Amino acid sequence: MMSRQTASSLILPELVEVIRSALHGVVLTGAGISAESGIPTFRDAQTGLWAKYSPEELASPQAFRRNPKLVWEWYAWRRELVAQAKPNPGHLALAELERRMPRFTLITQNVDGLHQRAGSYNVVELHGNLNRVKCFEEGDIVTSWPPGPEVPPRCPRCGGHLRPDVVWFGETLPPQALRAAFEAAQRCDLFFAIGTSGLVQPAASLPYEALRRGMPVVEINPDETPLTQSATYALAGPAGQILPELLNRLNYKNYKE
Ligand code: BV8
Repeated sequence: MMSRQTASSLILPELVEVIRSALHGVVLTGAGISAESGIPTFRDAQTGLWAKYSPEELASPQAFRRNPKLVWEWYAWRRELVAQAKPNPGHLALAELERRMPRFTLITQNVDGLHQRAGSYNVVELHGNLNRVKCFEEGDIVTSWPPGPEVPPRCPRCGGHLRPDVVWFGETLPPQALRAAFEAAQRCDLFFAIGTSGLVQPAASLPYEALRRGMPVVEINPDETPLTQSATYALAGPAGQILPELLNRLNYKNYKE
């Protein structure tokens, strides 16, 4: 557990001023923002039943075609994990930041919906959301299907397999979300990269859209990433402690976790 002092010592007065004067803040989050809610990140070794698989082996259309039951059950397990989880102080601090900044866009690679549960409104879900289900054949969202023993369940319209409404490796991102994300990164005057290893494209290119326009990029991550050397500010610690401390330093009067 990082001490408050340590979190605070990471935050330079100059950075507080940069954030306070920003007109359009953009945040890109990855699995790390949900780590303190107990949701394993992609870099964490998979646990238990899933220990023998890597996410890349399960999160693809090929994997689903090969073994739809296995992939469906992996997502059912993650959906249960997410349902039990709560937004952590990092999610809550970002929801407060959205209320405080003149303009604010939250772009997430996560599919757990925890930002929305924390109160964030303007959320761009680059990789979909595992709480939504769609037909593998038609691509349309399915909100209900007749109960039955078959796993995965079948589309009530066409009988195809149902799948989670997430973007798998090798699949293109939702065009509207992708466009919104790049437009925000190209218009912002402050960019945060929080809890992402910066390995997955095209999300990993977003911070560089701000950097190449000379805009400040703030990375919050306990570990080094390919972005760390280029970031304007690199705060090496957990988001669930650094973000609330950042909000306190901005002394938005009535901010409470
Ligand atoms: C695409 C949804 C066009 C599913 C995800 C070669 C062949 C084929 C494709 C490619 C290729 N080369 C590149 C590609 C493109 C590929 C890609 O990038 N591959 C990588 C692996 C090289 N991308 C795609 O396929 C994308 N589509 O490009 O379409 C195309 C099509 C075909 C061919 C070429 C191009 C689609 C990518 C989306 C995949 N879906 N998720 C699901 O969740 O099940 S990606 C998934 O992994 C996550 O969504 C996330 O984006 C990614 C993991 O990244 P992170 O979020 O960063 O998580 P990670 O665990 O890695 O890191 C966590 C970080 O948090 C760490 O740094 C850690 O230190 C930090 N941390 C830990 N605790 C904390 C913390 N930080 C702060 N606080 C803490 N407490």
